[in-house]
Amino acid sequence: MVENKAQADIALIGLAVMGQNLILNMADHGFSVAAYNRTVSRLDEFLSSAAKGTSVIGARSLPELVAVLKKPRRIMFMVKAGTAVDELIQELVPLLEAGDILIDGGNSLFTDTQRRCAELGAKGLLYIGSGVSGGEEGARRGPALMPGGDARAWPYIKDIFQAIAAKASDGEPCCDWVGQGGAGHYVKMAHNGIEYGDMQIICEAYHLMRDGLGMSSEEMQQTFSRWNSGPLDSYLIGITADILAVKDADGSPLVERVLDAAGQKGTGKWTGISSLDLGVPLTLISEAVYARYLSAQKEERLRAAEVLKGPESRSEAGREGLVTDLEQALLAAKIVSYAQGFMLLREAAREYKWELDYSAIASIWRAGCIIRSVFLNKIKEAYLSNPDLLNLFMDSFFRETLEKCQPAWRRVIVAAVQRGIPVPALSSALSFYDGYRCARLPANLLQAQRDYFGAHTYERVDRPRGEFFHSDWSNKGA
Ligand code: NBP
Repeated sequence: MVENKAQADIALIGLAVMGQNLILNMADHGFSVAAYNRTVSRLDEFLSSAAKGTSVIGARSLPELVAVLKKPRRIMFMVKAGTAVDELIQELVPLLEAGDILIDGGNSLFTDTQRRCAELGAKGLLYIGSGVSGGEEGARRGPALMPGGDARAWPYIKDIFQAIAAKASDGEPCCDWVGQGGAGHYVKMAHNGIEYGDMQIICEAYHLMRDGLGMSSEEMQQTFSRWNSGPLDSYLIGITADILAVKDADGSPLVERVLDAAGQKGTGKWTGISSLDLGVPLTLISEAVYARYLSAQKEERLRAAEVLKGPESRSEAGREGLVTDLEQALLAAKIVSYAQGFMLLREAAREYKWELDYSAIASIWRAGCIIRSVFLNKIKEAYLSNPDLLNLFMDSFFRETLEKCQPAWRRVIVAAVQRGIPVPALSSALSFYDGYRCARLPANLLQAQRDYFGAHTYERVDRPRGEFFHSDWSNKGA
């Protein structure tokens, strides 16, 4: 029973794992939260378990929920992305009034958020699409939050969002306004793409150590732990060390019993699609998505493994040196991945007319989220000292690190290729680096081929850009 009207600071709809934990986090920070879930039994369960003894207010219908909110109403939802969000909005809109604020904290596709923002804006409602990262634990103890949408709503949610967000080592909240329309969800999508890349390069290092160098899980566990106190210090390296330490009932490493067929929820794919739409060479993240697809073709791979031959994969020659090299290869590939990720953000900002603050984005990602790492402090500093930085490679710290790491990085790729161990992300990152620093790529030949078969024309190196030529290539260039 709701006795006092208009007492809640914010409503949260969707009591699955993320919603419940965000509510408890908000309540911990002194906010009065009203909770609602489509399936009411879930609300009852929540109120009698995790939320028992807290100030959380349960609402059993949307009108009841709306009635307990202070104005302007702030309503956040953590429901399944896609049609569920549209259905919920449709039900809510007739209950709201101009100036009320709707916040979608799910992993919605940014174009959906752009559309919802415009449609609801026309009705006088303020719409926010916010990236929420850090999974269940982040939601409970402090996530990284990436809100974007109608900027007029920001002053009304800023206090709550910055209070519940993770805090970086300097105390800054990992939450800041990202930009208009779908900018918040776009930045979250890019975050997830980078997460795909980080995970893939770690998996490639593990593959090379396990199958190429014959290392035991204990040895790999120690290696990842050691790396986690150096420049690779990050959540994902840390959990990899934890995973390698876990034993199955018979004492053997549990990770080796896990089926090697990766799942995905689509945000990496969206990042790849967006890079193709915007013409950004996001090679590492795209390779990471494809690597998951290849892994999922388990039955086909099993058949192929019986007939397709390669070199002997295991060779322990130079093992110690290669493990040292791997750390540098991972660092270099990580720089490429983030450089590409920020290239994508820059192009998206241009295309969708967002004013993205790259330093602030790196700052948000420093804690609470899955890609948190010490490395992000350096990206934050790079964009802070030069907001117009053309590419992370051009920042002196990253340029010098790449210079230092590249001999080791090349040795790792050679070792993997010689052993027939796939390293699509580590190697495509190196190819990108070599391509990016190449003043003359072979695209001259490509343009000639296009002109040969399709009269697509070409520009000349000895004439100004914008002048186009066509030659009769089949007739010896006449
Ligand atoms: P789910 O993505 O599993 O969604 C379940 C929730 O959506 C339930 O509360 C369900 O209500 C509700 N829902 C559905 Br399904 N259809 C609905 C509709 N038409 N109207 C109202 N509610 C509806 O929950 P989650 O894993 O907590 O994730 C929530 C959001 O946060 C998702 O967008 C997810 O991608 C994103 N996210 C998740 C994580 C994570 O680690 N899980 C991390 C970051 C972001 P019901 O109980 O009545 O079925």
